[in-house]
Amino acid sequence: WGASLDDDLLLPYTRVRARSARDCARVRVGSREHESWPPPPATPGSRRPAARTFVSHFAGRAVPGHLTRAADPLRTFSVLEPGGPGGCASRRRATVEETARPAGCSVAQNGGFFRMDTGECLGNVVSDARRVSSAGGLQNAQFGIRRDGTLVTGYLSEEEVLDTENPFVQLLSGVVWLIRNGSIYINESQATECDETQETGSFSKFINVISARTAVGHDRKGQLVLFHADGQTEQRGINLWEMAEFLLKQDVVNAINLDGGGSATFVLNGTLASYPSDHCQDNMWRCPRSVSTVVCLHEP
Ligand code: M6P
Repeated sequence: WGASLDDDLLLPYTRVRARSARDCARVRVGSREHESWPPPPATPGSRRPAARTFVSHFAGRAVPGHLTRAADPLRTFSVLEPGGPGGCASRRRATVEETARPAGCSVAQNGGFFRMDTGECLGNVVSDARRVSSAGGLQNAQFGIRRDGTLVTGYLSEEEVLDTENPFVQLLSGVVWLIRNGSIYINESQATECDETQETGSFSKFINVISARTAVGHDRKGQLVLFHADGQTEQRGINLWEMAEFLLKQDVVNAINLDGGGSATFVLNGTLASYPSDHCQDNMWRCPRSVSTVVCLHEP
């Protein structure tokens, strides 16, 4: 989903509003509500990311998607601004293919949430060591990589995001910390993330509705993991519990939920390789949505 004010009226269950500071808790300085995973030992040579296709059954529904693992995330994973550097500042929106092709991504997916009406990148965005968007410490699930390769998942105060000793080189924000240290963390996310005070009902629908979904995280070997499942809100796809359980079975230790619904897109070697749910201008066809940030796997 992107987020838009119109969605508030039309699609209350898909809404992830841009929240103003007064609605939402900020992460306290030094609260350490995140997990840090040490960088994996350096492996000689580079292995290409392994993208695998699945058609799995979730409560009897067959759902297609992709699971991708990449060794050496520090050198092969980037958060990209829409349409290239400067995309967040100019509130650009671009398809994942448009962003991924010039960047040479072998695998790319849509990344963080954004405002559908303005194109604004929401949350923290650090792209190849450039900090281009700020969450202002709002309590939403984050995933990032520090300069020394440490993988960080969870809630970060503004001070932690701005750390200069071992700064983030990649960072993006999701909504719902799916898996924390090997356990599903959805209930805790629902209770504490930036949504709960006024939006409990809709936050619950956001979690429980079946739809297209995407996630990012890492496994026990320290490999970066990208997940994508096709779907259509309320008709096809999976809910966040089903995604978290799938990821747990794949040895994922920490993961966050990224934008889904009509935004969910999987691109392989610059070409669309998923079935987006968004309609084209001609309702007969489905088109990949112009989204905001992209998660990209590339050559070291
Ligand atoms: C809009 C259009 C549709 C899309 C729907 C739901 O109405 O863009 O094509 O299917 O939104 O989108 P989402 O699942 O992202 O909320």
